[in-house]
Amino acid sequence: MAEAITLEKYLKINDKELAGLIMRIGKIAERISKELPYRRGKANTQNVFGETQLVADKWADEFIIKELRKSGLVKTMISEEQEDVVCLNDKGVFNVTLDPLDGSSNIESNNLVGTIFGIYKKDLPTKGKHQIGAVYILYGPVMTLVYATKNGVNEFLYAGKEFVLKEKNIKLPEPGKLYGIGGLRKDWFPKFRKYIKELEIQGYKLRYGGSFVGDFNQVLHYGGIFAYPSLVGKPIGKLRLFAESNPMAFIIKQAGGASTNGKYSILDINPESINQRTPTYIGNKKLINNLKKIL
Ligand code: AHM
Ligand code: MG
Repeated sequence: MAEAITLEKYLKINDKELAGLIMRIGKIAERISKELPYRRGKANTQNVFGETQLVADKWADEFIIKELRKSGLVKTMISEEQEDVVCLNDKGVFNVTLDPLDGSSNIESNNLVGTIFGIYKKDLPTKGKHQIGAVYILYGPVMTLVYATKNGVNEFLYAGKEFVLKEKNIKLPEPGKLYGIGGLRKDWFPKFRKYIKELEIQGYKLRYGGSFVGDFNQVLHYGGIFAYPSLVGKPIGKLRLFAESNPMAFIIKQAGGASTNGKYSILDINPESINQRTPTYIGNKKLINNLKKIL
């Protein structure tokens, strides 16, 4: 059997510039997955979005900030759990966005959760198209780390003591098979409801788990569309531009797919606030182009 390619080795050959940061992120993920059984229940606090924080949300946020500060690699950070831009190290070369525990309401039911990073050299806030990389970790039956740069999208799985390459240069399968949509169906706008109905008639299967990382990961592997759409009474949807939508929009683009906020690519949204939300539609290019025409 061929020797497994470790994350460290792969980065050194293919994405040297980000090697130090992504290796750190891998170590952070290892620790988070070990702590999840013990960091349970609600914290008596709310985040800037008015959501009740869980012990795990707060712990992961503080832990990641501490570790990235120690690394000396990161200048500033925007986190879903922080109100303002956090300054980490003046000498840092990267600026990072963070969703420390995405889908954390799944913790109670032991469903999928993840961590999302967007990586920039430009100062934040800026457009998502200026990302130089993005990473997510999926704490699933097996922990996986997916990272993308302009060189492609690569997936690693945690095997015992380190991340090893599972698949390199991932491209979205054509045609896609799945769809997963957040929010209540009764609140979807009629045009969007009709679009989804047509996908169902074409044989697209519903896969929705309530964790962006988990649901996105399904689309990356089987093709299709994920959306947290504009809703009646909540036109900006739910997902956070910096912490959630931009990194995934970057990854899907490198995998040959596309994203939109209903009008144009998520990566082209001009940010007005670091905590802004955006309707998010992500998936195979053809599906996103058709959707844009309909919306
Ligand atoms: P979180 O980061 O606070 O967990 O919120 C984001 C999550 C996404 O992972 C997921 O797509 C969405 O919220 C699910 O929301 P809903 O429960 O409304 O379907
Ligand atoms: Mg989230």
